[in-house]
Amino acid sequence: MRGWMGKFRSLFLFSALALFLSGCSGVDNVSALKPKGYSAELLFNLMMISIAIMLFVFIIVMVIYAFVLVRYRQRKGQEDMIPKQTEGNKALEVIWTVIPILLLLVLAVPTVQATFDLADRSKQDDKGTLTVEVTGNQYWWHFNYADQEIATSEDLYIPTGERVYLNMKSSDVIHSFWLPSIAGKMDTNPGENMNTMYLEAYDEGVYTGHCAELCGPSHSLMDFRVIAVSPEEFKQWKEDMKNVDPKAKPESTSAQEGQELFNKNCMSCHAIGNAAAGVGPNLTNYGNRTKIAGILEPTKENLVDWITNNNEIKPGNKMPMNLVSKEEAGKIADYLLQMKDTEITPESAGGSDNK
Ligand code: HEC
Ligand SMILES: [Cu+2]
Repeated sequence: MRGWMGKFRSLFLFSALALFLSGCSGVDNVSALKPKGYSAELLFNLMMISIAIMLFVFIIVMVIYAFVLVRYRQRKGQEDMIPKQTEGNKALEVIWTVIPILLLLVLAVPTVQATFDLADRSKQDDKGTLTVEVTGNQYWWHFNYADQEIATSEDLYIPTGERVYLNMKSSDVIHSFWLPSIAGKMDTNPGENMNTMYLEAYDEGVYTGHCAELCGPSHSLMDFRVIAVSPEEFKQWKEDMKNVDPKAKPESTSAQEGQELFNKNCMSCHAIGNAAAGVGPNLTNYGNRTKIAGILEPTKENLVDWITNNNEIKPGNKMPMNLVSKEEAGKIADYLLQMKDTEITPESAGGSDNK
């Protein structure tokens, strides 16, 4: 009994793990197996073609294998029997050379087509197309809508049904921008070597992405979200972002004090409005963020925690801790969280917890 259990224990564990992991695929908007955008669909179809070909070959080989095992097994009383030997059958040789060539062609043609399609930039410079500069940083993503004078971080807003081109680089080490349900994956490199890709989301929604290149101790916390809204809403969002006045007085006194504290302690690295930020993210309309620093739920408590304790949350990140007291951080949080667009929110695009 023990031996039996021992033998199967790893199998049990493995099945349990597989069940557990397959639970992840129930989560929407973060799976390459549930494509919600043009590139992701292209990649998904390629995957399906290769799996179909693989299955086809596997089944045929298995059928022949089983047939041979049964048909030519050693039988009682015929121990010395040797079946008829065949060597150099021309027809067979041709068949098993031609079939793999055909299969490879079936695989290669769409793959090469898709490769060129995914790299297609012929329309990037057309009038009206949107290009976003993406910069990977340890451990956050900067999104600059260059010709729009809008910058943000972690939450990238795009219009649905349109190609949005990304010009991608890194400010430090190599990162990789991976958005499984909308597009594939693209490295961001330091230096002059700029990579590009495009996003085309079919439906409104909040889509989660990850950094897919080990970049330091907090690599696994380098998440981001792409928020696809209708083209009209996107236009509105742009206007709203542009019209944020960093000097506007918030309503509550706590937020007003927070604003002063923020301007004094944080502006050297951060920015509100279209001013260029320093080494930190632009925090315009921070109250709309789906997460804090890409990972924490956007509550006041978490924001205070981030401001006073961020190196415990994201080890090795470049924001200093203890710039302000906990009490002051509370006021700053009040200021940052009240600054929001009430019309175009992640919720209006389909909720914020489609992790
Ligand atoms: C020395 C530069 C620097 C200073 C000063 C600084 N920060 Fe930061 N801040 C950063 C960097 C870099 C990040 C990105 C951290 C990461 O996610 O890896 C960041 C991230 C943040 C975030 C999360 C941004 C997001 O996209 O969710 C908030 C909020 C924030 N800082 C608030 C503050 C506040 C409030 C202060 C002042 C008390 C402050 N910061 C001072 C550099 C700075
Ligand atoms: Cu990374």
